Amino acid sequence: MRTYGHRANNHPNAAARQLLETIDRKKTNLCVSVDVTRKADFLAIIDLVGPFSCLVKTHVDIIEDFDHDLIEQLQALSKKHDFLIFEDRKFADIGNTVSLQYSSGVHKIASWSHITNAHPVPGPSIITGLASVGKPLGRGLLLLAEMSTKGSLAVGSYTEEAVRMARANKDFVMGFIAQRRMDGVGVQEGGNSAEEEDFLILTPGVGLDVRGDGMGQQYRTPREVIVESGCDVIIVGRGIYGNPKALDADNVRRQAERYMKEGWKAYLERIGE
Ligand code: BMP
Repeated sequence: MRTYGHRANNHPNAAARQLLETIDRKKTNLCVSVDVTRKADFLAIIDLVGPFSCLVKTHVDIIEDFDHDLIEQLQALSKKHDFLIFEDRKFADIGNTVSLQYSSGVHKIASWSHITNAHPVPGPSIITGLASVGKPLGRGLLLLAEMSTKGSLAVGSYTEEAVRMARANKDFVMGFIAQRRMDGVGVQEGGNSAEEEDFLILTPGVGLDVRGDGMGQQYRTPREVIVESGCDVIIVGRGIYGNPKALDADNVRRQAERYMKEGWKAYLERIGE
């Protein structure tokens, strides 16, 4: 299994290369998902977890006091702590609509988010629409090939089609939100092997202390995700910041460091070090 650094040197996709370089430089494969509704909490958590993260994942549409200053501060934190930004927008509409949702509106996601994601449900035109905005800016797209939730419909031939869509658009699609490596998935008999591809696998549904949240979320440990399933980045939300109504700064920092260490230990085990 190749190292993050080796993969960074050879990756054709600019956003993937940036993420792999950040992981290698900071020695962390942790992405923190900051799902809180107040700007002050959002920025405070990111300042605490930034040193331990390669990537910060946002849902800016849940923030009640969102404004342009939030984006400026987020960008400043991204520079201060050396992490990339991933707006988890989960686009799912026709090409024309997603291109507008990505570029315009209140949030103007493409102007500040290095990475975003989309459901493959509309077919390849969703990639065309998003690429028309994101590619000139050097952004990267993740397709949701699988989900972490109980009863997810993103399985079997749906997942295979998602991987085929990505293979046909490697210049913009950098990888997947998925629960396992996708090498060889959807490759037809006698077809080309997956040797030429290096999709990044970013995996939510990661927790060390609980196995679910009572709302369908399912958690696995960093070791299960990185070693057993061959994923590249662990995405952790509530396992790090706990209850946003009772934020405990020391504990947020401690948990971020704990997940970072577990994620990196699992990676070293995977590459045999
Ligand atoms: P938490 O670790 O608190 O369960 O948060 C997981 C985050 O990952 C949420 O922001 C959720 O929207 C996202 N997510 C997920 O949990 N499962 C998926 O399959 C895809 C996701 O984007």
